[in-house]
Amino acid sequence: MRIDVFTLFPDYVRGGLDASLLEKARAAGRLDVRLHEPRGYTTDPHRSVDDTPFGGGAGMVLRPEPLFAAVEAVDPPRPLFLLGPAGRRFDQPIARQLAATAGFSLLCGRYEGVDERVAQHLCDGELSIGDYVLAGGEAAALVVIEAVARLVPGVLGNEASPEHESFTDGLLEEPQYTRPAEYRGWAVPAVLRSGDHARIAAWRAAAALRRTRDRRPDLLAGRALTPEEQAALDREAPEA
Ligand code: JCQ
Repeated sequence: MRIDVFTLFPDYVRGGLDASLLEKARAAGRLDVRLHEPRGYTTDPHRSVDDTPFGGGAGMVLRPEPLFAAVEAVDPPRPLFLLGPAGRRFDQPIARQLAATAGFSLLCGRYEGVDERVAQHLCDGELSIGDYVLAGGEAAALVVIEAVARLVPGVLGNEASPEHESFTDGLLEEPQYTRPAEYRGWAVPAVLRSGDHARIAAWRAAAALRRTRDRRPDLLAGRALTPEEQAALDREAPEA
């Protein structure tokens, strides 16, 4: 998979990639992330990437010329997404869709703004990682790259598919425990140490459902519980 990133701060993105599991994937040739710096495509003596907004006001706006020049020189994999709070909310279904492609590209915006013609005529869409404002899109780019890349076969350390976990079946994960069986007086639920695999599976299903209902009811709002799920909730009463 190839992912091209257009950013004024390539060191920021490179640092995030180098420090994570993505570095292994890149070394293994599974992931080809290419960083491009629009400043290198400026033609004025001051190599300026931004300018004052038409109509007045505070802050600076990213100029269209260096962004168009960088993208057109590279001809990166499409779609090209602008990262910014006005975009479509990035979520696990989008990550799954992107992971099934040969590649895509990201353009990191800045909080002051990007000339609207970049969004309209250069990018194919806009993605947001959440309702908050970042100084730049670089952290958002790392979020998107990590969420997508870990779904690409061979990127996770193990080859086991990341299928049964949070959001893949639309539910939160059940709580997990490891040794010691008792820590500072807090015991691991006895069922998990019972060796009764059918009961453990039922407990886990109920715990995941209960957690989702209690903490993220919005994840269930779109659908009814299946009869099996309702039965699991009725049968088991996990303490978590
Ligand atoms: C990304 N959620 C928040 C900030 C404008 C495209 O223009 C802008 C880009 C940014 C940087 O990205 C974010 C963001 N997802 O703040 C403002």
